[in-house]
Amino acid sequence: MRPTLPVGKLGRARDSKEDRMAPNNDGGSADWVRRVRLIDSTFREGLQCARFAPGLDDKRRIARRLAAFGVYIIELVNPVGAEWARGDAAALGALDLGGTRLAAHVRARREDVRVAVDVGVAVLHLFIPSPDRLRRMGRPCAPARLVDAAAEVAAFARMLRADVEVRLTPEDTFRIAPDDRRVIFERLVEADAFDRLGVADTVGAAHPLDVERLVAPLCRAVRVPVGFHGHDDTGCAVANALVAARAGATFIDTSVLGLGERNGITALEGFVAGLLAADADHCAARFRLGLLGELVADVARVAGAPIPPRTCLVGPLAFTHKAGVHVHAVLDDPQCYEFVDPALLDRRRTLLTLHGLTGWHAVRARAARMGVELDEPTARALAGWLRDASADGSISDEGFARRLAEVTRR
Ligand code: HCA
Ligand code: CU
Repeated sequence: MRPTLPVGKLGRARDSKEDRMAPNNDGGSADWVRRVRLIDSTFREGLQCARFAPGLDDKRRIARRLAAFGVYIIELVNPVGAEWARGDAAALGALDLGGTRLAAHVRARREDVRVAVDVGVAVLHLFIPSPDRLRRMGRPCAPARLVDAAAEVAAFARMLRADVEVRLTPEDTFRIAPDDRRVIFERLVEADAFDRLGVADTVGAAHPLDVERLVAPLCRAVRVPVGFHGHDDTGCAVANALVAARAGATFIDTSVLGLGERNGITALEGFVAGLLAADADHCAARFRLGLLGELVADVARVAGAPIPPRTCLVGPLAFTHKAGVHVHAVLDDPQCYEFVDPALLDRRRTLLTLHGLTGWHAVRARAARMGVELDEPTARALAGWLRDASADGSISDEGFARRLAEVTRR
């Protein structure tokens, strides 16, 4: 069932910076790319990854990189939880992160909000539990009551600090019973207490079409910006975030390498790849793309493993071409097999030539780089030898150089 919202009960657009610059559903082709703002949750959702436990110095360094790259908000864990979490919020709050702000992910409770505001965090990401879950736990609560309680907490936050910005996300949004979900969103609109609304695919099982079906009408029905948070349990987190963004969502939760609970969430670098595919010029102007590789490498290092080879944009294989036909085409016209110029990311493409799928153009280009001009028959013969000789693996650089010297000596 679609969560339809009654038209006419629209939330008042709050007078925050995002509202003015980021209206929902502006409809244009790649306008959605301009609207989107990145929320990085590497220090909140990312910390829920079993393998990631950065120290404060790591966090300071990575926060600077995230800000320099151009993320809009860095989300932190609930400061109420531990002394280190309060220390982190204060220490990161003391950094000069330019326009990048810090948010705290907190329960919709007064004590959480008070501590977050006390440590200086002015953006609060509140969540409410799913009514289905409360029912299963034997603690049922009317969906409208959950929203009202959260609205009271938002009002309390504004009393503590007038310029606080509050997002509210119903946890596990996609699996909430449709009737309950409708009540929740209608009440959220009526309450008019939040600067943004979030939807969360908590178990990472939403189909991209379901994301479209939920997010598009929601964005049309509310005037405050909508956010999307999606897990990757079916491998759709980046796709779902892109669908949400195109359907009208403004704020997209990501983490570097997608680090997070279980399989993690939308990977920052994957989502940025999707933005680049839609509007490379805009992305090049808006993000410092050349810093992405170092950012991801830093987080990978702290997580104790190199960047996975196939990682979008910054993985070692992202611009590596192998098959003869591909290498030939790319030598001539890289756009044939690349949607983005690696130079934008301060990277270079790699053309693999010493393997069983090599073509003669690649062999000739490789020989030319070594200062040897080959005619077509010789290059073809050498490529044939190479394909056969590498049946059990690759030929070494030296092996190729030796053979090249032999054939050109004849
Ligand atoms: C959690 C669950 C959460 C919350 C998302 C949100 C999810 O770890 O608390 O508040 O936007 O996936 O639902 O990460
Ligand atoms: Cu999550």
